[in-house]
Amino acid sequence: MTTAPEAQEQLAEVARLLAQAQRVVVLTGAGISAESGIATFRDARLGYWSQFDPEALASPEGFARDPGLVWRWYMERYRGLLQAQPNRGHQALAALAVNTPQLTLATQNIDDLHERAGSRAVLHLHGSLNSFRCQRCKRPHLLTSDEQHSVTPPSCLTCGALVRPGVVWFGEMLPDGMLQTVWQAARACDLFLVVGTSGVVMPAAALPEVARNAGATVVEVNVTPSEVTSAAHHFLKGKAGAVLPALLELMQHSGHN
Ligand code: BV8
Ligand code: ZN
Repeated sequence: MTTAPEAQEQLAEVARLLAQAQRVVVLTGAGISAESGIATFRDARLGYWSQFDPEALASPEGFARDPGLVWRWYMERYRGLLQAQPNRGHQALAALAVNTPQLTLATQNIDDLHERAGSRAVLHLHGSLNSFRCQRCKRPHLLTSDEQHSVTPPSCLTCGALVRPGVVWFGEMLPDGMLQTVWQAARACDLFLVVGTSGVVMPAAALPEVARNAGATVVEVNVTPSEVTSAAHHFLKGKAGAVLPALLELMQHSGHN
């Protein structure tokens, strides 16, 4: 990764802070999965789905209005995920956890690329595209392969209501206890690393500020400034798949672990 001297300086400084940190919280967004070929939420406006506003599709109202359309959108993303592989950014975060006494990884993403890269106990603030449930009786639903290609959502085997993806839609609460857990971790950490998010969606996007106000050092990795850049002490401009491995490399060389 060729970077200007001052960027190299900043990278070394952040690597030093990371190597010393006892308690680290990492918050990732769609940007960390972009290099795995998963369209980010903002890019999702490209292509066929660009005619739809993701916030309209990713909502209970959108699903009620046109369950087939929303189902097809999620099934296209689900099938895309089956083809995707974790990238070096996901892998670097899994390696970071091994070298950090206490690391909390929270993601806004509904993909399972962190888990497939080896990360454990991933906090999915906005749910997961690998879980489905009945929208009425909440019964978990195991997706069959032909349901991945069906143009309408399946019906619950118990009560007959529609099956929905196990994700948090706009206007819905985050999973019970999840917000408290990650909020407390943000308030207690030495270093808060935010990677690949536009920092638009609340309450997740408030976390870097919460960490900073509680005394943590905030580091952002993004290809362009975002809504959370103002809360960051260090902004490392670049792709997650390049910056995160470079940080791990410097940490290993600094012999701190
Ligand atoms: C709730 C799951 C309340 C579904 C998602 C007005 C003002 C303030 C708030 C609101 C408001 N109106 C409504 C709200 C609340 C709303 C909200 O925040 N709206 C926003 C739009 C203003 N929030 C909610 O509704 C939340 N719930 O508030 O409940 C409540 C209270 C009481 C009672 C009942 C309810 C729930 C929000 C969860 C929505 N679900 N996802 C699905 O995925 O289909 S949100 C979805 O978009 C993602 O999960 C993510 O969280 C969010 C943003 O996506 P990002 O991950 O940031 O991706 P994005 O594309 O935006 O950006 C990518 C970034 O990566 C960019 O910065 C880019 O530069 C960078 N990048 C690209 N490539 C790379 C890279 N970086 C590094 N390397 C690269 N290679
Ligand atoms: Zn049911």
